[in-house]
This record gives sequence, structure tokens and C-alpha cells, in this order.
Amino acid sequence: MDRRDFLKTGMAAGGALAAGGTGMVAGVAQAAGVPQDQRFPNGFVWGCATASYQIEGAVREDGRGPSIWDTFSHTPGRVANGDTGDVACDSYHRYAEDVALLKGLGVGAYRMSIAWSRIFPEGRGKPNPKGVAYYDRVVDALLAAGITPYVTLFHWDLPQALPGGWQNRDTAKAFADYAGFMAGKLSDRVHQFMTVNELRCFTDLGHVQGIHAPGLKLDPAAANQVRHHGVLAHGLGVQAIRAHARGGARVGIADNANIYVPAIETPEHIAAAKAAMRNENAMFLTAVMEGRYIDSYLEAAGAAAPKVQAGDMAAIGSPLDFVALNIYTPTFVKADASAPGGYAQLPHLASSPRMASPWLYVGPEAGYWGVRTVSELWNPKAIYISENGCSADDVLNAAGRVDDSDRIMYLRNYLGQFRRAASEGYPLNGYFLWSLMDNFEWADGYGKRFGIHHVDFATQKRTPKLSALWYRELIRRNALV
Ligand code: GBH
Repeated sequence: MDRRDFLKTGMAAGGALAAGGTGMVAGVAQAAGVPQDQRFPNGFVWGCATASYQIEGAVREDGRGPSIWDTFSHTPGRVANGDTGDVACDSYHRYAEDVALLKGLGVGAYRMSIAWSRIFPEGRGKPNPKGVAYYDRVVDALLAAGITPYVTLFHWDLPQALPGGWQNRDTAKAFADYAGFMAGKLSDRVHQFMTVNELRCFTDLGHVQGIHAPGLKLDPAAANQVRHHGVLAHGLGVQAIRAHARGGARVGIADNANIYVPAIETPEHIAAAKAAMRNENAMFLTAVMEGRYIDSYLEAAGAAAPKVQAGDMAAIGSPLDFVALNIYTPTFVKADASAPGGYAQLPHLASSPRMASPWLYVGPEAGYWGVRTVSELWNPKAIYISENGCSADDVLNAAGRVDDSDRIMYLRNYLGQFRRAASEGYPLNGYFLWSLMDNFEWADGYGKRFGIHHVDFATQKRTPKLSALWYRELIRRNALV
């Protein structure tokens, strides 16, 4: 772009900002135009994300059946402080207020999930019309506010009634039936569906580490079988959504593949990062993108490899309209010719920076390298960031506000790396900030806050943090700020 073009687009952006009204810090941008190197592509989708069990509460209302997270959170010792999702943000009753928060931010999209056990209290069988009606109300409220829903069908709250849970292959089939049913109900108004959230979390954390529901520590063969049922559920879900959607549905997955960052940006270390991305996610995103388990995974698993039936891998590899990535923490790698796969993973160090959650190491480069390695390995049609954000030790100041400059620091740095990926032409179409508001942070209960709105859980009062004002300004400019 030459100087004249730059000035022209700069002036256009300045004009748009002037028309946009009262920004907090609009003056500078209006005078100078938003610099090209800060901008996101036109039409970039800005959103926020939440998940049903983390925000809804109302766990016994309108015929909802129990989920494995109700059981787990009510088991003493499983969740910090004995917290449960019984009330959470009470979004079941306050969804209109939450849509207003979204509108206040100016987001064009909202990623939400559906509680399977509100729709099928027994996991399968007879649907519960009151559960469907709740999501009809939420979707209608979003559309009335000009906000596009991106619906995740499964964000960990598995119906407790399903025998054997994810250890049972039938659960994958039950998921597909439920996903197809909901696509049939919503696809006149919802056109973006994500099957499951974070394969590695609902399989491994729940069935290997045992720190999430259902709290099991299975042997390697049983664990691989659970993982297989997880990717199978995704694949059968894709097929069912396509079969039941009434036209125009785009289908993808929201996965938290482990993300590998080359320690040095040279060809050998970049190759190492790509190899790590493919190998270390072999039983999850790699299987989904390639429709097979790669040899290195099957060899390492040996007799513990999953039992696969005819047709499974074709379903698992169903072509997707987009891949969505939850990106938080990086793993740095370096090339190592002596190691299997040609790479060595570097441990986090004592002085590696982290946010309030001990696992949340800061590595903004994960944003760029996540998008780039997924693009180069599998060439998806489109990529979204379905989650990115951080916990912080938020405190209310004397005025009752949260000035979370630490969260703004985190977000600005990650978004700089996402912008880099988009500007280099990788097909990054949108970004969902985790999270719209503080909520039930799984095994950490309410002790870790990820919201850009503060929630007082005693009164349910929502208050925008400084990061919400920052995000609103970024969206208004479609540029880093
Ligand atoms: C996502 O998980 C989830 O999709 C979302 O629901 C969640 O609220 C959000 O991110 C923030 O955590 O305690 O050290 O054993 C991100 C993946 C899963 C990473 C749980 C940390 C616990 C690690 N997270 N995991 S540890």
C-alpha cells in the first residue's frame, strides 16, 4: 500500500470513528486514522464466549436432568470451596441482562453452549420442550440485539443418566441424536454450530487425571477408548447437524489443541513446532483433520490403542466448515534431531510469567503459531478463536470498579499475535473472548475470575471491568488499542 492509499484508508477509518460517537480515547484515532499495522480485516467477527454449566444455574428447573458436573461438584472435595453450578451467574433467569452486556460491548457474535440435559434429561429419548424453549428465548434475544449466536452443543455437562458416560460408545451416538435434534430446532435462526468443546479436557481431565467430572483415573487402554468416543461423538455430530439443519449451517469444532511455539523463528524450529502440533494432538485434532490415527500414535499406544469400528474414522474426519481453537497457554519447542519427531518440548520455567490460574502461562505467540500451524498442516476453510482470555486476581476499587490492567495487558498481547496471523493471510475470521463475565471455573469454583464483567455472586450484579471498556473500543475501531 502506498502512502496515498494509507492516508485514504486512514481517513475513512477516522470518519467511521467520528460517526461512531463518544469513544473513550477516540480523539487520537480520529486525528491520525487507525494505523494500518493495528487493524483487523474487514468483517472480522468479534464476540464473547460462555458455557451453560458455568453461567446458567437453575439446575433443577423446567425439567433439566442432572449432569455429571452436578454430581461432581456436589461430591465433597472435588471443587474448590465446595462451590457448585447450582446458581452460577443465574443466567437462566438473567439472560436478557447478559444480552444487554453483549450489546454494550458492541460484539457481533456470542458463543454459548447448550445444556444437553435440559433438552434430553435422560440423555436420550424424550425431549423436554421447556429446555428447548429456554434456548429459543436466548437465541431470539440475541438476534433482536443484532448478535449472531455460535452454538456449542457440548461443553462438558454430560447427562448423568447415560450409562457409562464417555466410556460407553453409545454416548457418541446419543450425542449425535441430540446434536441433530437441536440443529433441527435452531437452524432456522442459528447458522454456526460447534460440536464439542476441548476434546482433551472432557476426556483426559475427567478420565485420566480425574480432576474434572466424572473424576476417574483410567488405565491407558480405557483412556484411549474414551478419547475415541470423544472424537467419534464430534464426527457423528457433524453428520447429524448437517442432516437435520434446515440449510445454511456451518459446522466446526472448538478444540484446545496443545499449541507449540518455536523457540526461535527459523525453518528448523518452525518445522519442529509443526511436527509437535501434529504428533502431540494425534488422538484429538489431528484425527479430526486427517480422519485417521497417525502411525506414531498407534505405535506408541500399542495394545492400548483404541478399538475402532468400520466407518468411525470417516465420520471423525468429516470435512468441517471451520476449525475453532481455544488458545491460552503455549508450549515452546526446539528442533532436536535426536528426539522422536525431531523436536523437544521445553518446560515452563520458574520465571515464566503466568496469570492468576497456576496453569495459565502467558505466551501470546501461541496466538500466531496456533493459527499458522493449523493452517499449514490442514488448510481449513476458516479458523476462529473460540476462546482466549485469562484469570486475574480482580479487586473492586473504592468506586466499586475493577481496573484490570493485567488482563488488558494479556489480551492486547495475544490479540497482537492473532492480528499478525490475519495480516499474513491465514484464514482467521473471528475471536471470542473468554469470558463475557466471571463464572463457575470448574474445579476452581468461583475462586478464579475470567470475566470482562465482574459478577458479585451474592447479588448477581454485573459490572464492566476496565477490560470491557478496552474491548469495546477495540471492536469499535476493528483495531488494536
Ligand atoms: C477452557 O479450558 C474452557 O473451555 C472453559 O470452560 C474454561 O472456563 C476456560 O478455558 C478457562 O479455564 O488445574 O493445572 O490441572 C481451558 C483448558 C482446562 C486448562 C483445565 C487448565 C486445569 C489444569 N483448561 N486445566 S490444572
